[in-house]
Amino acid sequence: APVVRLVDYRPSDFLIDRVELDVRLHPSETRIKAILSIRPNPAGRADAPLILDGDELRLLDLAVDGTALPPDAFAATPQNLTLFDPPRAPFRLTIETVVDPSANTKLMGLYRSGGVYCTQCEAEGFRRITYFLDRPDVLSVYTTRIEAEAGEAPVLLGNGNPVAAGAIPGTSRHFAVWEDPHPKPAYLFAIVGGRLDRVAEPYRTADGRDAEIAVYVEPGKSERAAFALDALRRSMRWDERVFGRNYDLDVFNVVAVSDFNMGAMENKGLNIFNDKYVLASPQTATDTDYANIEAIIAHEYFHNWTGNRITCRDWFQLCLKEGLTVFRDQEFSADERSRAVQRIGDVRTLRARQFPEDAGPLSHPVRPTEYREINNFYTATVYEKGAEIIRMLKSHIGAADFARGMNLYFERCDGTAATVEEFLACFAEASGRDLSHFARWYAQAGTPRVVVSGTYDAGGRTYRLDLAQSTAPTPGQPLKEPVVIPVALGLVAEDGGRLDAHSPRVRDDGVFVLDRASDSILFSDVASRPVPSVFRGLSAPVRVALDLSDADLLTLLRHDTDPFNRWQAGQSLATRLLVRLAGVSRPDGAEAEGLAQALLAFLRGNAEADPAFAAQVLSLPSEAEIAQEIAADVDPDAIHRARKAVRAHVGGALRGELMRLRDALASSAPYSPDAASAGRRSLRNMALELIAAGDSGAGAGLVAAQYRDADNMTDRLAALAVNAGLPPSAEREALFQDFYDRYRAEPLVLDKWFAIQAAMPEDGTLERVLRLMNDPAFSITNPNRVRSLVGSFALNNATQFHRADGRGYAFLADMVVALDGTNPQVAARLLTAFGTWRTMSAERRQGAEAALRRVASKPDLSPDVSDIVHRSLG
Ligand code: DPP
Ligand code: ZN
Repeated sequence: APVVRLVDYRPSDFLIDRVELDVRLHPSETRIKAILSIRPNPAGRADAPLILDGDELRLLDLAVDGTALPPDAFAATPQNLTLFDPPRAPFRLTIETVVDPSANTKLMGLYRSGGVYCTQCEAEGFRRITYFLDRPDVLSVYTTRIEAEAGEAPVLLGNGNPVAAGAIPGTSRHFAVWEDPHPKPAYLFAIVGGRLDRVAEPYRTADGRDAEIAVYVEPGKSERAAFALDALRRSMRWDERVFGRNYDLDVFNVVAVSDFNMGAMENKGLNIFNDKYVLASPQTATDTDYANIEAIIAHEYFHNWTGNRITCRDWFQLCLKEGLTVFRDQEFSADERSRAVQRIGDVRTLRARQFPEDAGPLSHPVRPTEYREINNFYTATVYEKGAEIIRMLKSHIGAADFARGMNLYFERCDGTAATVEEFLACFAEASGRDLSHFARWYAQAGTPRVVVSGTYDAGGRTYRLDLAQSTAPTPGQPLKEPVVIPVALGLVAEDGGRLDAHSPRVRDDGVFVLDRASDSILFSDVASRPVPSVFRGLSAPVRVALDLSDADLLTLLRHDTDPFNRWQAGQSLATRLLVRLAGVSRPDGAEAEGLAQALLAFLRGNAEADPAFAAQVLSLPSEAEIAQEIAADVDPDAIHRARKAVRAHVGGALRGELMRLRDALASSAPYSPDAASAGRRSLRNMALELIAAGDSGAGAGLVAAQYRDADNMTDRLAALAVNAGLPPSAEREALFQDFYDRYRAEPLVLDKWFAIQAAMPEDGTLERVLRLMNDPAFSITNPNRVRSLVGSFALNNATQFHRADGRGYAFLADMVVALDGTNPQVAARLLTAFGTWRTMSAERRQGAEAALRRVASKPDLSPDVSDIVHRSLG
């Protein structure tokens, strides 16, 4: 595929003001008649041909203002429809195409999922339905007529408002007409047709519009849609309250389908969701599922303003809608749940997914400057780091100016396809600041590293903090410049008391802005030696090197007023220990005694007051995080051994307290997914995991009892997950079998069963995965099944994916090649698991490189896989 570059952007030569579609749904021959009202774009070239995008399309008919075109006036291929010399005044182009939804395994364009017709058009799927100017800066008003067999598709949904519907006399077919008054790019187009159950409720917006909000699910599952509907209503209220944004149509529909490449899609007024992020019942969904559903329902709803009303000029601006909308959904979850626990979770995701991406061959700026396949840029960097930039912008200019800037953006850019520059200009204007330096965050890839050190002068009662930033080279960017880093900080007295230290360089809200390579802060009136607490709440997406003693970290764990940094202090203590133990061949768990005592003291003081937070403090850094600290010649087996030894020691040392907490936190009330109840379960289950790590015999007994007695999926699955970590035994396998037998009719629950087994850190796991691929419940064409089995193995099982003999790599390469023919997007996503291969030990690097080269050598690779494999090797 050719390279697309940001610098080559030009406005479209033509615009399409109106789109009238008539879609006749049929399983294998769906006909689409499109009438496009086209006019030359004054900002485009005057003599240009009209070149419409297509993808695997077949043209049936073509007319300009109702008249068929002579054959030499146009050319049609599956990829393009070209009018060599189109009218230079407004005209109507009628196009008829035919597509086969049942054969569409890429799940882009119009396809069928479990018999339901649905669409996915972002980024470039609309061109698989009809020929079009399929680019986000071409905005049109759509009217869509959908027709289908009434028996096959009694429900027909489109974007916007329903305006007509009825039977077609003399046939078994019926139709519905939908009108969307808001101009939108083609990637937000959607239709749905099928047998679906519906739950709905009325909604009156803050500005007085009466609307109906509804969730559509597979027949018989409407009870499982209630939580999503509730989350939708709360999201709508929150956006009114916090961002002043009201909904703008008469209906808002959410549809759950079982075959979906992404999490969900924000089509105007008709969000289509992966059913994993809609369906929830206490018996089938975990607390984590409930939280994800709430967050993703909110995310897609929030796109209505940040993404739909204001969209992107081109795909390089993807972060303009995604980073901003992730920030908005994170804030929503923080308000609905616990802010500190939410932030810890978001930072864990950032460190687990984005930091490694930014340190490897796939590193790219939050706003990339070139791509071969845009589908490969829906990344942790665009989403998660993109959200961090918005968070920093807010702390950099302050909450009041941030709110003013958002309002200005909503006013000024509404109805347009905008750029990052236009977005930042609103905040520059609102705050009266020059944000040109801040804007470097969008252009420069890589995670900055900030080295911090402190010096106390008892005589002068001063304390100096020295800070220095640097960023390692990334592909295409050998030289890096300093970025603007807001550092939220404070000083903590060794005894936990107040320290009234001042520095004119630290703002009243505790933020210091580091905007050059190095700088220092001098505090005066510092009564005693302080412990610095820096990057509170992780105020910037950076790696921090701050050489505190264990005693200093214990002070922060005990006394910091910033809960995030209390948690961070515990993580830093554990990371230091784990990195050291990963360097020895027989790690001695007894070295974790200091950590264990610190955790014990923490639990005694805090566990019952905030169990969700305590569960986070008890949760050791992941193997991936430790690997990233080690950074070169990584041996995942050594990391696993070290972590296992530490967990065993901590579990043993804390056993009494953990047992007590399990009893104290037990509840006989019926399951409720609220944050407080979920927090108690998370601590109970973390306790179970540690007890079992310390004593597998005791663990096995507790696991069996909890599994048997659980009245909800959270507790039952937690037991199954701990079961997976027990030594091999017939009992262990029997529990897996029992789970399978109980839930064999529940695909989303079986996904969890696949995922837990694929992540088992033991030698037989690859064989287990190969066996599970033959299970009747597994399906290579369903993205959720593939991700839960193959994705879990590749992304959540460091020791087995990175097997020293290379068989884990070879397996993934086989899977990528096999999937590439049917679903290139899913194949390419799996392939990103190789992203850290250059940091691995020498023999692993060899195995990984061989596997990657084997993929690269296959003829006819999709643009998706070809792009990832070549960048990974590059
Ligand atoms: N559906 C994806 C998301 O909402 C892409 N827009 O992030
Ligand atoms: Zn999004």
